[in-house]
Amino acid sequence: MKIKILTLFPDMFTGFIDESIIKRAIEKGVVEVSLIDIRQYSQDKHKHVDDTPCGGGAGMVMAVDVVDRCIKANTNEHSHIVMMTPQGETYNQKKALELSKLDELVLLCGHYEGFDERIRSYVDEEVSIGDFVLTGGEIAAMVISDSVIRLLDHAIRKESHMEDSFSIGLLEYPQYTRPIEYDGMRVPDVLLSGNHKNIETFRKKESLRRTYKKRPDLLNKYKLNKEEEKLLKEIIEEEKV
Ligand code: 6GU
Repeated sequence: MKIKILTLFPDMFTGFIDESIIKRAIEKGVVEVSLIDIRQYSQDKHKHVDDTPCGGGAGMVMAVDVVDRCIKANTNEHSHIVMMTPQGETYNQKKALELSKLDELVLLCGHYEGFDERIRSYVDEEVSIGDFVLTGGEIAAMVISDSVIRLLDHAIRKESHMEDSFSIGLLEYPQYTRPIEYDGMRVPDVLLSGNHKNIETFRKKESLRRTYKKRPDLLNKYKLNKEEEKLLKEIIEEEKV
């Protein structure tokens, strides 16, 4: 997969692409990440990329002609162009999975007070990462790239994301590693028992328990099977006391 990030601040991405899993995914050829500096597409001698808002008011607005030239020069009919904006549809794991199937994902990052409204006509969709305002789209583009890249084949072990929180609609079960006892807290005995059937049931039940306690909204959307219904009944009883 190719990810192209159109930004005024390409240096913000150095840590992101130079470390850890993302770095390894790039080295393995799982993904190619290109950073494109929107400012290169400015044609005036001061390399302006923004201007004051028509009608007046505070701040600066990103110019449509500069952004359009940048998009045209770096995309083709196979590109899927996403604009980073707090006005977009709220991002989630389902959208991450959808974007991870693309050949070429283009993330357009804004800065200043916003984009000239006409820029919207050059993008395929608008995405927000939550109900808060960032100074620019760069951090949001990293959030989206990170969550998409880890879903690509060979980026991480497949089983690692099949059990992710959200991908099956429930929060993930609790995990432990050695030491077996720390500061008076013990790893649950069942996880040390070697009984795979019991471990699986424990994990399913704790996954349901967490979702019930922390994100009941997810549980409302989740289709329980017979075993899960029984486990949830037990949890509701246990949590009453
Ligand atoms: Cl995608 N961009 C900006 N600037 N702010 C945001 C956002 C995106 N998502 C939430 N807040």
